Amino acid sequence: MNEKELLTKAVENGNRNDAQCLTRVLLEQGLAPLEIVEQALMPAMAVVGEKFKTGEIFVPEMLIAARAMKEAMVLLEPLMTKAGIKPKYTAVIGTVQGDLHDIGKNLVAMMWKGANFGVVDLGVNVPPDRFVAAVKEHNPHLIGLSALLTTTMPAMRTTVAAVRQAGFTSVKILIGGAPISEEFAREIGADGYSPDAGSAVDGAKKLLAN
Ligand code: B1M
Repeated sequence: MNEKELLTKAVENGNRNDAQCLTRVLLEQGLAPLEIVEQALMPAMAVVGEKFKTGEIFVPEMLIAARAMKEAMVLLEPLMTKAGIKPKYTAVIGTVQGDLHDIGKNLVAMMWKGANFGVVDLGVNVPPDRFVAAVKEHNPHLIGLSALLTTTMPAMRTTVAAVRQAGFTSVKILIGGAPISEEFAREIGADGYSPDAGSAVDGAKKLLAN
C-alpha cells in the first residue's frame, strides 16, 4: 500500500495519529491538499458511510472515523484557504426549532464535510428566521434540516416555507431524522429525504446534480 492508501485506511479505522502523520508525509511528498482530500480522505468517508448504511458499523465507529478525518483536515484546511480553494458545495445544517437532538445532525454534517462540502452548522433549536439569515449570509447550495421529535416536525414545514417565502427558491432542502419520511418531505415541499448519515451524502449529491 502507498501512503495515500494507508491514509484512507487510517481514517476508515479511526486512527487519528496515523491520519495526521500520513497527511504530513503526503504534503512533504508534494501532494496538493485538495488531492489528499479527494484521493485519500473522501474515499475513506465514502466507505465509512456505506458500512454505516449497511449496518456493518455503528455510530461510535463513524464518530471515530470522522475524528480521524478532522485531524487530517486541521493540517489541510489552512493550506486550502491560503490557496483560495473552496469546497464545491456549501451547506447550512441545523436541528429545527424546539428540538435539542444533535447526534444524528452532527453525523450528517461530518459526512458532508467528508464529501468535501463546506458546512455551516447552526446547531440545535434553530428558528426558521435563523435559517433564512444563514442562507442570506452564506448563499448555500443546500440546507439540511434535522428533527427527532414528532412535535418538532411542524417546525420543518415552517422552516421550508420561510426559506421559500424569503425568495430562496433554488437552494435545495434535504431533511432527515427518526420520525421523518419521504412522504413527509414531499408534503412539506422539501426537495429530498435521507434516512441516515451515509445516504445523506448521496441524497445531497443527487439533489445538487439537478
Ligand atoms: Co430524546 N427522544 N428527548 N433525548 N432521544 C427520542 C428521539 C425518543 C424517540 C425517545 C423515546 O421516547 N423512545 C423520543 C421522541 C418521541 C417522538 O417524538 N416520537 C424522545 C423524547 C420524547 C425526548 C424528550 C421530549 C424527553 C423529555 O424531556 N420528556 C426530550 C426533548 C428535548 C428537546 O429536543 N426539546 C428529549 C431529550 C433528549 C436528550 C437531550 C436527553 C438526548 C439528546 C442529546 C443530543 O442529541 N445531544 C436524547 C436522546 C439521546 C434520545 C435518543 C435516546 C437517541 C437519539 C440519538 O441521538 N440517536 C432517542 C431514542 C432513540 O432514537 N433510540 C430519543 C442516534 C442518532 C445517530 O440517530 O438522531 O436518529 P438519529 O439520526 C440518524 C437519522 O435519523 C438520520 O441520520 C442519523 C444517522 O444515521 N438523520 C438525518 C438525522 N438527521 C438527519 C438529517 C438529514 C438526513 C438524515 O438531512 C439533513
